[in-house]
Amino acid sequence: MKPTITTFEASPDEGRGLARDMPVRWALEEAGRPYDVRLVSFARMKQPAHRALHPFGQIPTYQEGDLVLFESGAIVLHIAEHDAGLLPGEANARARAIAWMFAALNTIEPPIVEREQVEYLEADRRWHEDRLPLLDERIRNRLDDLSARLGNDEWLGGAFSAGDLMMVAVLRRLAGMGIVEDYPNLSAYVARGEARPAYRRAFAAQLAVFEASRGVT
Ligand code: GTB
Repeated sequence: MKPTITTFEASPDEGRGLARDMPVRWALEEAGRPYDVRLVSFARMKQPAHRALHPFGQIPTYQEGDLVLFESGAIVLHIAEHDAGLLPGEANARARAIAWMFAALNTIEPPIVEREQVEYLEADRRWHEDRLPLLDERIRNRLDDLSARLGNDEWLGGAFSAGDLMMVAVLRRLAGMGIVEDYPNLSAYVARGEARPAYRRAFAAQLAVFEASRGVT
């Protein structure tokens, strides 16, 4: 059955593919699965009809027949469970790929999101100037270890997996901050993810939504 996902009607990331529908779109493209998109405004996200799909009134959501999912990681895992290109069949390799998904969302991403919040939402707070370098250091500590583990490998667990998809999606949030750029192997890793045809289709699809919201044809 063709799933329907929800995404921003006009994404605040201005089509840079940083909102969390992007990993979901990317996973669907990797799996070769067509999907429908329902656009929602910030106001609509908070209405009861959307909250019935997403308890926190956010995007993305995923509907497939009777199944309603929220949380981008859970959605990507669900898609990946039916696609050998995203999760290997061999039990241990599969478990390791899932561990990398959790590492992306639970170990690498938290200081990145915290830094974004301090930078954009707390710029007027007195702790702003002190906190940013602390968070940069926390991010760098994580990237030191991730970079050491990746080494010269192409992907984290051998073949490309949903673990790499989530990790690349998370690392992309650092673009232009002058942090990930200091790690040549991680920058090349992100570039490899972005060069995948499935990624490019997903990126183009979300950009088209943003451009339409701006009246660009
Ligand atoms: N843990 C959830 C998941 O992974 O699905 C988090 C979902 C989430 O944060 N959704 C955001 C949302 O709906 C959009 S993606 N926000 C509206 C609200 O909470 O009212 C987060 C996001 C937003 C904008 C940018 N950006 O502009 O760069 C990047 C990421």
